[in-house]
Amino acid sequence: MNNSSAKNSSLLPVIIFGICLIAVGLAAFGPSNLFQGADNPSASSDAPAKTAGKTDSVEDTSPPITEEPAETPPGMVWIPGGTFTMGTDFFPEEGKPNPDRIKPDEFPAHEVTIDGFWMDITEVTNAEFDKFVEETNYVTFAEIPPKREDFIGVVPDISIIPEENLVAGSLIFNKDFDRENLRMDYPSWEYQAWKYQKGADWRHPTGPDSSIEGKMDHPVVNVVYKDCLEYCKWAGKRLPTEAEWEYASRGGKEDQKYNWGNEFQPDGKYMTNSWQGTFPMDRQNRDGFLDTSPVKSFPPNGYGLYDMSGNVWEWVNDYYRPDYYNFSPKRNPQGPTASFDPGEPTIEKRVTRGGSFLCNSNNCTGYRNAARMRSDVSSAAYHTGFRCVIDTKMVKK
Ligand SMILES: [Ca+2]
Ligand SMILES: [Ca+2]
Repeated sequence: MNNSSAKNSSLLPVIIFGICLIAVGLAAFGPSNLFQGADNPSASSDAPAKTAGKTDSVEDTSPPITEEPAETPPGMVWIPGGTFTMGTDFFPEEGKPNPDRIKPDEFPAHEVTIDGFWMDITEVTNAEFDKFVEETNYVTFAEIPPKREDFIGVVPDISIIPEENLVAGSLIFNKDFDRENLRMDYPSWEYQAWKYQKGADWRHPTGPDSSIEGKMDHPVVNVVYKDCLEYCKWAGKRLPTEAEWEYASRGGKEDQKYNWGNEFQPDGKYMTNSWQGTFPMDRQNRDGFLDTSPVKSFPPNGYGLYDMSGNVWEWVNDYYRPDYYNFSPKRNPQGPTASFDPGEPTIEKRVTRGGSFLCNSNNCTGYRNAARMRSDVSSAAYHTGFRCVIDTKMVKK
């Protein structure tokens, strides 16, 4: 296992987050977007020159790969290549209603051409991740305690960090959040319903007293970006790009809000594992699952993919920039060359997609095809997992 060096810079926000909750209080520190539960509607306001993340390359104008070039790998489905409209042009003017919580980073709608690839039919499950760990002895990021030296330059005096805060853990929904003092009138207010939980990791989704027993067919959670890379590599796969993910999510349908259509509940039926009731105080269970659900609990999309919408957020490979769609290449975009989130410009962020069991219309609407989110690459959270892809260059013909 070789991820200890990555802790020096990238784990800090998570641990500081935990420390702040314990030592100085969430509001006093006020990070804006450490995890996907937070929204930042003003994210594109002060980005640096938009060419900063541009990838220079000659655009490939040949027809996309549509024919499946080899046998379908187990547990995957072939996504035939094609051209689609990524993102959205619908962003309400200031002061106008925005019931879908569409954000400026989804703008503008633009044409993208994707070569065909195979994608995991489901999110990576606990059973699959367990096999990976069994074979490789891999230790995930959330299982490794941070060191005091990791905080040099971040806090004025590292000696003030209580020893008991230097513990491994992950971000989870805090069922015991302060209901009396909950405020929902400022950006990223969702933090009030989260906490850094010591001992939460992939085997213990909500802390040391929890387990994945009986949940082997649920998506693995509490994994960071690098954990996903290592798993996909072991499996002979890779993480999808953001464009591949959205193309696959749309399931061959153009211009639909959700991967099944434009109506959230067609004929009253729940099509995705999300949150019902007003987040976070009213937690209803009308879709049958308060937390993660077994994969394949809801109908597949047009390509036969399950839970692209909801259940858990899914890491993709792209760095996050809110303005990327203004200059992304048309053919197989790979994401910007560097991360930039105006709310937290020094934190390296990657894109996450699809929303989770904590999303609803007053919190986030990540279950929409076009919805984008970002996360600190070292923020493990109990509503975030992933799935992998294989492209045609990765198989022997
Ligand atoms: Ca649910
Ligand atoms: Ca999902």
